Amino acid sequence: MDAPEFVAAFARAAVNAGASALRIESIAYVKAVRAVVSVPIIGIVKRDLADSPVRITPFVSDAEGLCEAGADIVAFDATDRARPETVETLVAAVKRRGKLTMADCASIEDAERALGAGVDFVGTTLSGYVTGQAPTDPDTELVASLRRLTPFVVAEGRIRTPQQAQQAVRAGAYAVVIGSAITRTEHVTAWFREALESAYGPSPSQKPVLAIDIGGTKTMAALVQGSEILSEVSIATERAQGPDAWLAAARAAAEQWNRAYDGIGLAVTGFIRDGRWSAMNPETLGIPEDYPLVDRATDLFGMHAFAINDAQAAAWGEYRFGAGRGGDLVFLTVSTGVGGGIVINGRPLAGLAGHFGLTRGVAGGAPSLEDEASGRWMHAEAARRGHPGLQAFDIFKHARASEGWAEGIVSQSAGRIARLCRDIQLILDPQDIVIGGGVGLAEGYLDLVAGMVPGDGGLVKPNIVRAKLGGKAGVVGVADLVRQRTGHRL
Ligand code: ADP
Ligand code: BMX
Repeated sequence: MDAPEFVAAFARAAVNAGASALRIESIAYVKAVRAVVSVPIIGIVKRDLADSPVRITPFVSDAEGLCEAGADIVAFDATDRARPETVETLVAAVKRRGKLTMADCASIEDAERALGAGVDFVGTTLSGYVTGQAPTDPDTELVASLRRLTPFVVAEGRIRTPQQAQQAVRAGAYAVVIGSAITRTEHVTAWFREALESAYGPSPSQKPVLAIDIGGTKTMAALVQGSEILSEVSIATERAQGPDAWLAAARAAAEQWNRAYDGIGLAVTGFIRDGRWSAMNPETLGIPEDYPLVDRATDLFGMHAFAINDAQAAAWGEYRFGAGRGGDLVFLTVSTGVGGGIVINGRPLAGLAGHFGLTRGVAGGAPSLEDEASGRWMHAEAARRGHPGLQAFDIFKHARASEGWAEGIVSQSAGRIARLCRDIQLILDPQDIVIGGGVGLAEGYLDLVAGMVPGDGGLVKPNIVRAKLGGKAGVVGVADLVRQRTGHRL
């Protein structure tokens, strides 16, 4: 905020709200403020001198400059300390220019001397700053003491609340100066942060989170701290075995970490509501309807678990620590199925939101998008074209070897995802569309997608980028969500 336009804006805001005078630091800022307000200005110049502890308007030349810039009152340090110029010379210089003076005091003795030298106002500004550690409360007693010397007492210093300002008036203040509480956003924020931190209690533990990503093809378990993966294991999702076995396998994989975590996050393919898990598309993974995932995982691991859809978790991971740039973000995973997640206005959407693979497009009737673009579709389509038993990974190899049938499959999938990107842009206009998943991250796929987005005369131009966290976006994202919930912030 240390720039003339900010200081002038603060000044105008304060005057609009009823401030009857302003205290402004530096000749340049007094000039800038004088140009936009007509209320009285107390001007000061702050300097850090090598040979004197006096900081507030130590020199006559400063006092003169303030008068010329438009100050009505010039304030200066009036403490009894080594100083380059006397209070008397400062008072004389200001009075010669027809302006008033204010003595910033730390004690009643300072005020007595300053009044003897002819100052017009005495302030409590320097109380607490001359020796030792400054207190946090205002010095209302000094206000009362100074009031016995003169009616023209300005209460200033550490007045943070309207109640403290009222106390100053009751103690006899002629005027009250509020500084940091109005103009120093960084201080006000810190006061609130400290108060909130103590209200929240001890900050959430920094221990790692055990994050488990269960997809239609593979399951990844990872020990995640912040955005960092300390250790990870990938195993196949034994599709035929069912959720109890998938969880047991994840637990066995996590055994090696010896419970060096204190939170559990599950990012899973399929639909999550109230901690219960169902398949949207049982072809991607045959989850029985309404499986009590959170309860079962909590029992199995002996620790409260949190669950969210895999792609929704990955969207959050990319938003927080990956390709996200702070704007709205859509994440797409082209993997066994086609999943998605949306972060709007800094919030991850849950429930059904982002299930792009299940959308059917305006024509309706046709199969879902993932039934014509996913890794599972590639596998089935290769078989249909006479190449059975191949996974997407192999099909990409054949495509790179310029085999027409394989190139056709890859580019059909990419073309459909490109059209989806266009539709997403038209529906949500996100800053970025981030693509991940085994197929999405396969070499060359993203370039194909980006090159196939329909043109629309250049108006609809999605920014399609690769997932920076690669296949780890889901575990990183869900671990962060677990932490945020622990900290009561979601
Ligand atoms: P999940 O669906 O379990 O989250 P993945 O993101 O790895 O797991 O997606 C699995 C799909 O991605 C499968 O169809 C698999 O064949 C395909 N796939 C995995 N790795 C590659 C690769 N390097 N190149 C092309 N396809 C891949
Ligand atoms: C499916 C759907 C989504 C999931 C997406 C990607 C199921 C079981 N899954 O559209 O919930 O996000 O696949 O999942 O209905 P993946 O297994 O391909 O990573």
